[in-house]
Amino acid sequence: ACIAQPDKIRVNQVGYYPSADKTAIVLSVEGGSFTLVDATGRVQFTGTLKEGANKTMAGQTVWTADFSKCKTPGRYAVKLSNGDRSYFFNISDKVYDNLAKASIKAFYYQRASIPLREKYAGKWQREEGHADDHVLIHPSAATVKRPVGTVISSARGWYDAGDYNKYIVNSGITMGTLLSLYEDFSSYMKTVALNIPETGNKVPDLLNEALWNLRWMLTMQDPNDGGVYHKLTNAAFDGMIMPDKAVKPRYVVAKSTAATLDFAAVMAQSARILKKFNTTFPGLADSCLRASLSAWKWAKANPRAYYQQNKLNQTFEPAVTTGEYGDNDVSDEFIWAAAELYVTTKDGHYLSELRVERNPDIQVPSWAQVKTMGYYSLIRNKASLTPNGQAIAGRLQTALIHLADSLVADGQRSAYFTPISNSPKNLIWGSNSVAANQGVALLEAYLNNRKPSYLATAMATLNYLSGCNGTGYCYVTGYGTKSPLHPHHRPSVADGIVQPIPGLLVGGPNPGMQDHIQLPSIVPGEAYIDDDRAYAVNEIAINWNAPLVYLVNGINALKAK
Ligand code: G3I
Ligand code: 9MR
Repeated sequence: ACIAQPDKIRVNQVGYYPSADKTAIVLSVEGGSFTLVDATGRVQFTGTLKEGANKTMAGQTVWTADFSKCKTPGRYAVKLSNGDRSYFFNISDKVYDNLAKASIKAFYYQRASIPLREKYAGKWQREEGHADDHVLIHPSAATVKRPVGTVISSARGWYDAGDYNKYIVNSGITMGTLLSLYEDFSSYMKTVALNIPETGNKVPDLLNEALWNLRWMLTMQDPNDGGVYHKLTNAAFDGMIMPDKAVKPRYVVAKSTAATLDFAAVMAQSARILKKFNTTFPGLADSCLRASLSAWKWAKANPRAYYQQNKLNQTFEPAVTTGEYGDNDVSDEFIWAAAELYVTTKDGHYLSELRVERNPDIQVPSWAQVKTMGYYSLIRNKASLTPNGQAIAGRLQTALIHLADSLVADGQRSAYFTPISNSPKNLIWGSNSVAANQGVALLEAYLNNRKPSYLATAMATLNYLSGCNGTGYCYVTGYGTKSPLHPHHRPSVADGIVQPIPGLLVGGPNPGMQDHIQLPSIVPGEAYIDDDRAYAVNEIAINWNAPLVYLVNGINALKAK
């Protein structure tokens, strides 16, 4: 009997646009021909394997099967002359429509303080978790006006990840990424409906979903001084239980400079976007701007309030052992907040706070490195800026193009044609978000000069995340054929439903084993296991989903034209 070996042929398991470059990566053969077969086994295309110029991180030679010339919509698999066959995938103009929506809908499933009704959540309906209307001021956050014993309401928001805490730092880059998608592709995003409770209210659903978290973020600011609490959290992580069963006391903990600046950036960006929805949300844009301005002021007065959990636990009780999101360099957070405040207000004071170098260095952003979020906004809004701002945005454009060129070159040097696969340094905790954010950077650059290689390399990162990678997994739950079934995600583990909640991007390969779960391989690009205990490779997180949302929706918007 002939056993198909889908793992030996890495394809984008979701599929390809008819007009796009289409390649599969073939492991362990000696060349020869390949075919595309349809579901009945009929041959629809024939090609010749080409020896790849680059080896994998494991040092393996690969072959590429290029079927770009097959432009006929349909369902296909790649088949080799030895009988090996890949998973089936689609070629279609609509191939990413469902994934694009599901990646945003995933945020709905992360909502705190609301029951998920069957009408919207299907079989993943669940009870409300965390009303968060009775949140305690942790001693680390106490002030004269809000002493220990004060109770505040801090409802809504998204759970950060596989855990049920809500962290401002991580919400910051997440919101910035989603709001940037809206600013870059607003006409497309107006057409995307998600079947969430707000659908039909004349506000694009991407913004409806983002507002669930925005309204929570607003409650994290101390109205008495403008400072923003670092996080809203239990003292310790819960077990793997459903949200409504997780009822331990919740605290807001220590105001921090990083959280306050990320908040200021998000509120400034929200203010300019929500101005156009003033009839639906009267006064909200103004509230966001006011919140941003007072946060900025607090950060200027408290520029070194770093969140250091170990130190905090030496002084205060109860000890807090949940996610830290610690960052002892907030120069990039200052840049992001100043940039958003300047773009929204056009006030030259914030421009002078920007301090962009003569040859600025643009990096792919992450939760701890956010200056590029501000640079994207300056570039995107260049036409509306004052002359000095335009000059700076011009320098930043050059730097962004430079970054995109180097990502394209990295992609060409890697076996999977994607920049992440070029260097083991990329394969850190949450590496899939590194790949997605590289794709976002390429799209942000593409919007400036429409260079085809930028879009093609962004699509290669989507291929990577969808199965064309060192493990052969499609890293998004519910999509592709071989995708994670056991993410470190409390609702997905505890709900008794076999399929995990869909549309979630897992962290991905990371040889660090910080969770002490033995991995089948520690080759950086292969260091992954679909095990719900393995939080260093198989957790999900809002800041990892957000760049996936941008990448797949941005590509779909560009292709839909
Ligand atoms: O940046 C360095 C890199 O220079 C170095 O080569 C590499 C070697 O391991 O490490 C890199 O730093 C890693 C960093 O993530 C990268 O962002 C750290 O080792 C790693 O420990 C750190 O992990 C963070 C993790 O929390 C532990 O603090 C993740 O970024 C962060 O996404 C994750 O966030 C958690 C929250 O705390 C709690 N909620 C879930 C969430 C997702 O797992
Ligand atoms: O579930 C937690 C996850 O969200 C975090 O990313 C991770 C690292 O901080 O910690 C997880 O919680 C584990 C804890 O650190 C150690 N005991 C087991 C917990 C659940 O697996």
